[in-house]
Amino acid sequence: MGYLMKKGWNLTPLLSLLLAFLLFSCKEKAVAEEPRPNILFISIDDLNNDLGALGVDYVHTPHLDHFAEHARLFSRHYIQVPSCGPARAALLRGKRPTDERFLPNRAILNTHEEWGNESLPRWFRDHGYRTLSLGKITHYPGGMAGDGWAEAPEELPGAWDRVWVPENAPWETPEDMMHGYANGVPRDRGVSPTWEAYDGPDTSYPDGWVADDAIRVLEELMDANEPWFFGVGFFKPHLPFAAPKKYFDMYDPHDIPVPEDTVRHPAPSSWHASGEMMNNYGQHPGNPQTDEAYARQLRLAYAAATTYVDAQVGKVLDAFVRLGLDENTIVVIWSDHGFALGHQGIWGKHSLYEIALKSPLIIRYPGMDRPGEVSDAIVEAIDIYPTLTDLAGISTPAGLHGNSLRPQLEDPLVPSTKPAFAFFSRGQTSVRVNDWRLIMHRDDEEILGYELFDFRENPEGLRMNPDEHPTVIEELSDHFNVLPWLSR
Ligand SMILES: [Ca+2]
Repeated sequence: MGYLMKKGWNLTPLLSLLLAFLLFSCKEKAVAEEPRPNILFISIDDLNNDLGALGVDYVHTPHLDHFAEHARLFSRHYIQVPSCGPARAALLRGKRPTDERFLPNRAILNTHEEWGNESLPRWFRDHGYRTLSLGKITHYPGGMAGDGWAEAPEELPGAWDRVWVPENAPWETPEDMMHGYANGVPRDRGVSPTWEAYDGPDTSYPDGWVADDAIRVLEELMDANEPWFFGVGFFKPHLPFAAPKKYFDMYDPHDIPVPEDTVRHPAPSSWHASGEMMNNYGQHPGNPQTDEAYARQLRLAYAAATTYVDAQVGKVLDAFVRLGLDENTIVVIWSDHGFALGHQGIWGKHSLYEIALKSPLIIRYPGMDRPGEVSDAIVEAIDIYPTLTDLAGISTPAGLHGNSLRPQLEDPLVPSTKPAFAFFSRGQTSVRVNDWRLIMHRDDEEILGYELFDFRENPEGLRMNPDEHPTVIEELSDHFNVLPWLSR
């Protein structure tokens, strides 16, 4: 510097430039070094809202309940399509179905080329995250479409740094694992039973393997140099309702309630004939609609499978806390839709009733206020994407259909910001607002009919005669105007 000054050079512009450069570098460096939060996204398959934390006392979910005490549990979270593949498509795309191609189980596989780099995991990957998917996050376990390990097309290419199912588990293919019976036995479609209780360890069934693998990966991620997005996808309580016997032993059939109107009376709904349960599985001792003992057995088995997956989630969360990862990680626990156990005369999902559309959503981030308080706001699975970008401090792609849930996370009393929509087919759509659910049946020409449920005095919803509530129907059906593809 002295030498330059002796030469009598005018250093002011040079110094200013240098100073500006140094300041800019420091600022960039500071931003770059600010650690982004990691994301642990735990998906559970076909779990309805039968949680102790939501006041359901006959199902044991101690680990989910414990987590909810440290998080925000949403009591009215709704998915967009009551089936595995399209529900996950809406979540990962951050959008409601925009045409019929987003309704079947192959929705992701068939449309992903249009998503560009805007799937939830790809977006985080492009923002510096390592993205991992274990088990069932997209529709196909391990992210590979088709029934086999090899030569299957990748379901969501470019989204994950690693996507896999537990490699040394005894089931031969990911599909075998998805509907797995004990110790590697695959489902024999139409023949295998609806439930199974094998007297063995948690690894008798696939979710025990998923939990063990998830814990191993969390241990590795402790040393990660970049933030990570880790999707852990469990398979239960999806059919078959299979779990180690010790989880069945926690239940007494006499404690399992069977609603009067679901079993003793003919089905009030003609939506479907519970085909997934009655046709994909066999050895039914009777029709659960009329056979009360079988109805109790199925409900007990679903509860046992729920308690089993609850225990696997608990193992992962225990390890997560033990490793200190909770200090800088956002955790989301989500189920892709609910499941009717006789409600509305249905044993299964695949309907637009409350029981199929409502599922657990629990979110925690470090330092959150008022953990343990439940939000009763109406929220949708499409809200998860913008919530995660918001909490992680990265940009959000334009055109997502959901809203960040940060307001409800910061204050559980913040109300809903929009209705929840759900889709079954182009002609069957539903809207849920605070007090009502309306289901609309239509074809290309006209409205064929409505189903209306009133939640003002009954949280399960009371079926009402639409003809007696013309003003409510008019107000609710106006909401469908925001869905232009339905009326084209
Ligand atoms: Ca599912």
